[in-house]
Amino acid sequence: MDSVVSDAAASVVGGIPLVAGFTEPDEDLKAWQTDRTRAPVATKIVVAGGFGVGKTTLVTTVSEITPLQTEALMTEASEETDDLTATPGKLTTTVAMDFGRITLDDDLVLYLFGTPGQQRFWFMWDDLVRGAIGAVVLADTRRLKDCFPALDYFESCGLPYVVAVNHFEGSELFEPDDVREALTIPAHVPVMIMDARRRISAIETLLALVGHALDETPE
Ligand SMILES: Nc1nc2c(ncn2[C@@H]2O[C@H](COP(=O)(O)OP(=O)(O)OP(=O)(O)O)[C@@H](O)[C@H]2O)c(=O)[nH]1
Ligand SMILES: [Mg+2]
Repeated sequence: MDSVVSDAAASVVGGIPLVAGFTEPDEDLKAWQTDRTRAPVATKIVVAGGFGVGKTTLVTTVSEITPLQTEALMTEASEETDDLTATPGKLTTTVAMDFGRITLDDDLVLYLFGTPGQQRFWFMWDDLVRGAIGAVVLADTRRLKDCFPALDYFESCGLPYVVAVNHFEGSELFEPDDVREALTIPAHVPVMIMDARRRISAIETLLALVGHALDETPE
């Protein structure tokens, strides 16, 4: 019989190909993919913060898959509630959530869920944070008070969080300790200055959160 299946079966004995042209079974796999002792760990992380602070930007910057976005065009109807002074180029807003994925250290998979920033969508937060190991609270030093609701939310539900200042060029650059003091962030909570548009910077923030969440989680 000339079927592909029987040909292939006949030419492999004990996993070793006998016919030239066959690829090694594990040739294209990385070491971590063949190491049976290391199963990937999947975790959920929430990216929160005030309106237009860069949540969608962060998820999009780091995601290794095409991120899911739920952006809707902003119209004149939101003029009175949504302040665009700090982000004049912003045309859309998240109306449900952002979703992306990034694999760190080969076997730590982070599923990123970006929250909507507008107050009228906050009713979704309880569902979005369910099962998360921690949250990144993004802040913009020109409108620090916008991140208070997110800080209050994570403080009250006990979810570990880090504060990441998304530094917009043209705005004053503050030291993390100044931001900590202004927001009265407890000493054990990491505060960092980052740029949501730079992948390395955003990944450093996520690593800080994972480390912090591990520190906070009882053995
Ligand atoms: N200059 C500068 N612009 C940024 C930065 N991060 C985001 N932006 C811009 O700021 C705007 C807001 O970004 P988004 O990522 O949509 O903000 P968001 O927090 O998801 O907004 P909502 O979902 O509407 O609350 C966009 O126009 C971005 O291009 C930054 O670090 N520097
Ligand atoms: Mg958004």
